[in-house]
Amino acid sequence: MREVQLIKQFEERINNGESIEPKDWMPEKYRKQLIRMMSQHAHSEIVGMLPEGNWITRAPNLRRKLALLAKVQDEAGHGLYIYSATETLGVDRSDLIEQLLTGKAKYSSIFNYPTLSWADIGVIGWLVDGAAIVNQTMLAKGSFGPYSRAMIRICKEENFHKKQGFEIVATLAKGTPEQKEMVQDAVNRWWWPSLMMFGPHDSDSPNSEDLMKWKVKLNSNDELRQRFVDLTIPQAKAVGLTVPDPDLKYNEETGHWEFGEINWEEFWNVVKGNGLMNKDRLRARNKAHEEGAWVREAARAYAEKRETAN
Ligand code: FAQ
Repeated sequence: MREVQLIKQFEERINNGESIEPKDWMPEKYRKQLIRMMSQHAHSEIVGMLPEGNWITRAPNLRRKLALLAKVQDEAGHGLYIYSATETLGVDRSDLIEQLLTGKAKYSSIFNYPTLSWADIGVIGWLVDGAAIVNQTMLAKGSFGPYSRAMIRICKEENFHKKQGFEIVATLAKGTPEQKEMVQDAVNRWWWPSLMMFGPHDSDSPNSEDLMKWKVKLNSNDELRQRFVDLTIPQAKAVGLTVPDPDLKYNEETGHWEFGEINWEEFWNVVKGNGLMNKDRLRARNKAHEEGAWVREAARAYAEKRETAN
């Protein structure tokens, strides 16, 4: 069959709401876009363990420590599901990991900011996982089966993460004046980077056209960012916190919260590897990878042994 006809059939399937499976025919550009986006997503989950992992030993009590330990472990699981889903597109996980470790691959900008206080852990759960849920609830309805199915499970777990984060935030917000100040400071530092997670404005988003045409993304970067702001401002108000945006105002007519301009220079600087923690994160990932070499060797030896035994 000619390529034009194959593309037509492929697009019809997508428009009929069918899911595309790994062995189905797909345009090379669809495969490439998915590998790009899914591998960046997997890397983000893995690097995302680092800012919170730093606080496991410093959690204020056993309950908080258990919840944080479970959350960080969940993020590792998310990374692994998404690497597996990406491998169904014909790439090798070790190549993807190599790209991350050598600094060639992108991962979410948000994980290049430092976690300075315990309140940051609450605010990450609330805002960062909250933003991830808004984005991933949409991705769970996307056209590529292995990715959208992974998103369903991931979103369920992210909901717990958000709740544990918001509970920390609410507790600190009604605590001592010092605790309230600490949590407000954390919100001040994480608010804008959380909005940046949704990516550049639609007009500056070169990948959106393909991704939306092929229903990998069902909403644009700006639409999701607006949804996140609309959901989050009432939550901030409920616990008596504010966001650091003098231009924030509610528009009665549209029913949306209007917000100020994002610092795009900062965003691109972080994306290009020059954020506060980019070098630190890559160093920590490389160290963990080297220290885990014996586990990979043992797993390989075990697999070979089983194969020869059969
Ligand atoms: N950071 O054309 P677009 C989580 C890049 S998971 C860094 O708009 P697209 C869970 C983009 O890659 C968080 N780079 O791109 C958790 C592209 O570069 P390229 C991760 C960014 O794909 C919580 C260029 O800019 N989630 O948080 C960012 O249409 C707590 C132009 O951008 C996902 O990955 C950014 N923020 O839209 C874990 C979700 N934004 O590749 C631990 C899946 C853009 O052409 C603890 N991904 N860039 O060289 C997506 O939904 C999309 O890929 C977007 C970007 C929305 C991120």
